[in-house]
Amino acid sequence: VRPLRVAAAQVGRIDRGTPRAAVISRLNALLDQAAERGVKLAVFPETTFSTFFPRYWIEDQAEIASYFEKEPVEGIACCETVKAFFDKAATLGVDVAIGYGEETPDGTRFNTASYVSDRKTVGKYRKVHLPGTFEPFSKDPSVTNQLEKYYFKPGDYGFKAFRAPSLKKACGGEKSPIVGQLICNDRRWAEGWRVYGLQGVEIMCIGYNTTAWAPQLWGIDPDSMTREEAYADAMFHHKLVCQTNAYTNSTFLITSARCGKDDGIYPLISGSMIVDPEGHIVAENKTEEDELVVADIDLDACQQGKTKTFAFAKHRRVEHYGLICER
Ligand code: CDT
Repeated sequence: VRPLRVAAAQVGRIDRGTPRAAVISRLNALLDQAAERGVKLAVFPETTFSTFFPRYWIEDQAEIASYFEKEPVEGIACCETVKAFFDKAATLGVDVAIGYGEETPDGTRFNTASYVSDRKTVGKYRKVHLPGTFEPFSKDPSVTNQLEKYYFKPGDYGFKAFRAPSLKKACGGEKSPIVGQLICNDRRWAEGWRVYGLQGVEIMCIGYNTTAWAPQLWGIDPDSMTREEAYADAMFHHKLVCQTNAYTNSTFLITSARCGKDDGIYPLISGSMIVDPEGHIVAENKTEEDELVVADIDLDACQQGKTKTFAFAKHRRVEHYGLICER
């Protein structure tokens, strides 16, 4: 048995004008709850420190810049306000995986997630699959855009699994867990999951912002569905890809939503959950607010799939898979 108590740290409504410090104090409250409940790893959403800004066509360059972390602090690029979050996580002894906008010293901007333990970056991932468009559907702020291709460059790290030695003691002292990170839209692509699966991943960490109403993005007639039906469909697809890919790669998944109705207008789905390697949901959110979803997992449960149904070395037929890597 390799036991571990983990959490999906769901974050509710954040408006365009919500100050960074207000967000951080909410995240710190989630960290306090995690520590009180004995959680060793808490996974936070995509671009956690602000509203999901790629929904907007923004002309003010200073506003765009405000959504990105720049100053290198403790191995992770972040401002002083954000640094307080990593300091708190270190003091409480909680590892965190968290998404944020990253600006490198040469000015390149990525949609990034870092796994940070005791103020050190143990694993870093830059989102590969950037959904949406370069051009806005409309500059009218009532229309939900998805401008990730405009605001970010595609990730350049690939899908690199890493070990988390900080969790070794908690899970029995024998082996450090193997961890992987994806961000939001990546969870819909089997390719990234499989690259992690091939590295023996045991815990996938995935934060997301999934809009519950974006007819232009989906290519549907807005009158063909009610908003309630659209929300239910977005939730169905979220759970479908999460449960399927956790199962086919024999890994636990901790996935956290930025959810709620930002600015009272733009809905994002919830659906934060912890999925086991057989694809079952073992814990899930109950609200659309800030919420800690906690589960006790046993990393040894990955072995059933990894040694039988999805024993890759025994059963894969790579001679037939070449098309996957062609353009
Ligand atoms: N943030 C992000 O990647 N959102 C996308 C929206 C696409 S809707 C099919 C997502 O995949 O959830």
